Amino acid sequence: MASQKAAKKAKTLAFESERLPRPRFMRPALLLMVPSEHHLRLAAQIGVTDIVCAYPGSSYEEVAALQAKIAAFGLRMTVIERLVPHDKIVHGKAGREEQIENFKTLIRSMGRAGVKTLCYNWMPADDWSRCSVTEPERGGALVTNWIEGQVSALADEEGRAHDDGTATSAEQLWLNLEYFLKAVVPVAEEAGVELALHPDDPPVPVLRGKPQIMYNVAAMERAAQLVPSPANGLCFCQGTFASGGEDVLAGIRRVAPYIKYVHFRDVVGAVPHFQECFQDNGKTDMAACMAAYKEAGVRDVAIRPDHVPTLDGEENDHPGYEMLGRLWAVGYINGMMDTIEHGAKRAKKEEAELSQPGI
Ligand SMILES: [Mn+2]
Repeated sequence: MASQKAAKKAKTLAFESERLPRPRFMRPALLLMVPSEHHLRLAAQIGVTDIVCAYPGSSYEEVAALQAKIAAFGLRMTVIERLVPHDKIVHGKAGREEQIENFKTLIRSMGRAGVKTLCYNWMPADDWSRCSVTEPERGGALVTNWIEGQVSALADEEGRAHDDGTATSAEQLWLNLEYFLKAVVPVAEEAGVELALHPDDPPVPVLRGKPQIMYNVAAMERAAQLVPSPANGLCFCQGTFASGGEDVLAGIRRVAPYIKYVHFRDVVGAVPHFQECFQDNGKTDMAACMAAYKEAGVRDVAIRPDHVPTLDGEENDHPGYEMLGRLWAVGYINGMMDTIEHGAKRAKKEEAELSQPGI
């Protein structure tokens, strides 16, 4: 009797442990800069399949060790994003060849360790900027804002460690980008890795006296066409284009063939003053955007929530990247993908039924 009970319990447990996330047309992802076991467990539980990590170093050993840690939770690291040293490449300064070599080493290591996508940016100061990190959103949740002319107040400064104040002309930034792409795209092709360029955030032509070039969809398209290759792609950061006042939906359709990675985020307002928000509380028709990815053939790429509000009880030590809002956002993203996918199946079924003779 007791053993029967134990067998029944064991069977139930085995069944539970085999529950896997359902496949979706894009792969739900979370950025875990340095993933803790707790956060990896949460990611697996909420239906995330892909983990995005910050630069762990460029050697195969460093990349593979991180992949192994993540794989132990039934997840995969498929994207590396943020903090890859590139200031000398962007500004064309002495030492850029060493940084390009480091990129090549990283790309080869990623290929070997099964990390498909390398997200990079061309921001002169290396990472995103905001003015306030304590603006009130729904129910008193905290979000960031940006107002032209005000100073940066973002606590997350690690990305700007390499910024020595150099201002490079827009023309030279384009030449440096082309030089970089010509060097690394062939290596990416060979390694089976895709590059995904993130736009400049905030998307303005000059930030704190420094020219920027990657501030709209047209510039992103030009970058993708500079060195044509399936390995030369884009990260479509919806929130950035929304804060630039662009038609996000039209942008998705325009550069769809180059989209290798999606940041799903929205804002209210636009340059010169915008504020972040919950994904369901902004100005963009997010459902239409999600449908547009599917219709335009953007499939099997990682999609992550990007910045989220800081919720009650959280410290706001990492504005945009506290955990509760991201757990909520993954549910929103997965629900939206399911609605679109099942809706399409339902429509097809209904159409087939209607076309049957005699009905
Ligand atoms: Mn982004």
